[in-house]
Amino acid sequence: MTKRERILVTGASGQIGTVLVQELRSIYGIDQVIESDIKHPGNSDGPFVGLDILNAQRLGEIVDDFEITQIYHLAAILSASGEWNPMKTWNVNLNGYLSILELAKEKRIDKIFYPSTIAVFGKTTPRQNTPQHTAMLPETIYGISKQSGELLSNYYNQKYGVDVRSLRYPGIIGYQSIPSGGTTDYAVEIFHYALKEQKYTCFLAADTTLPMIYMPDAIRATIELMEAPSDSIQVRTSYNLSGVSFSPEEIAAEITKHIPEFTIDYEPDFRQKIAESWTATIDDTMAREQWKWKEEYDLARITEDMLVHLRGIL
Ligand code: NAD
Ligand code: AKB
Repeated sequence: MTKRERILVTGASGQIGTVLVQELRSIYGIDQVIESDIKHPGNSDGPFVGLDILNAQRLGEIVDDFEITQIYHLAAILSASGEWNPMKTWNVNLNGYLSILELAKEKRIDKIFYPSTIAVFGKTTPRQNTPQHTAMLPETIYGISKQSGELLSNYYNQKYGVDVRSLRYPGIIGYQSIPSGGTTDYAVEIFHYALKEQKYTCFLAADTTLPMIYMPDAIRATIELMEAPSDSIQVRTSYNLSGVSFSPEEIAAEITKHIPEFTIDYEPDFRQKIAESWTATIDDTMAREQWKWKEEYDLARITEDMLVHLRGIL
């Protein structure tokens, strides 16, 4: 059954957007979900509009022309790329988001999804079982911009009643694309190299444990959060969300169970420092209690599923 929503997805051509759009279209109908990005998606099966999120006037026109009711705001510059151009990253990640919050304040849209990230944490944050409400001193411009976005979400909700919902995504693992610009990207790249070359040089050190989540769990969490009754959503900054935590040596060991000849070596680069400033495991009790979140994929299941799908693609 289709619902009478009209959804705009910004940053729709990226790693999450290409999968999220398909899922939203299966729920709401192809023409009800409008993709937008500065780059064209490879193989879109529905409406796409070119949109630089910094063009607030064009954003407003699209919202009015398509009678948009919800925005999933994915457009952003990620942690590693962000360090090459901090001013642009701040501008895209924060000012782009402000235009959307303003549209919601003017009641031109009903609901917003804002993806935050484990990059909002820093070295003052407890590394294990990171609490929902905790010390945060992010060290990347990406983390700073996303944490500021969380605070703006809460502000617009408290002051203007904007229905904004948000998740602090861990690193997302999926077979649908090879991510770029992030610090957790190694956990996808490793599968491609394992299948094509049976070896991988990792840009993080062997024991760097980070929180991760499999794409189907991330997409399901997003839609479950957006469909939860408004009064169950107690956190309007962003919810901690946990899937699975592992290090490069642990995922390599899991891959070796399927590809015994696979080998890994380690050449940590500037992304090691970023990873070390993040946390290792996440306490997402509030998401579990308030809108009944539960992940389905552990490391063994992720590895098996990634290899099955990539064997069919590569
Ligand atoms: P991605 O880099 O794959 O996609 C981002 C998209 O935004 C790209 O298609 C890019 O073209 C677009 N974009 C960049 N600048 C733009 C602009 N000025 N105007 C319009 N579009 C622009 O990123 P992703 O992995 O798909 O992430 C989507 C969202 O989820 C981001 O907000 C990111 O911070 C968040 N997130 C992702 C992860 C992850 O592991 N993938 C983890 C935590 C949070
Ligand atoms: C990145 O590594 O920048 C992203 C993220 C965890 O936000 N994958």
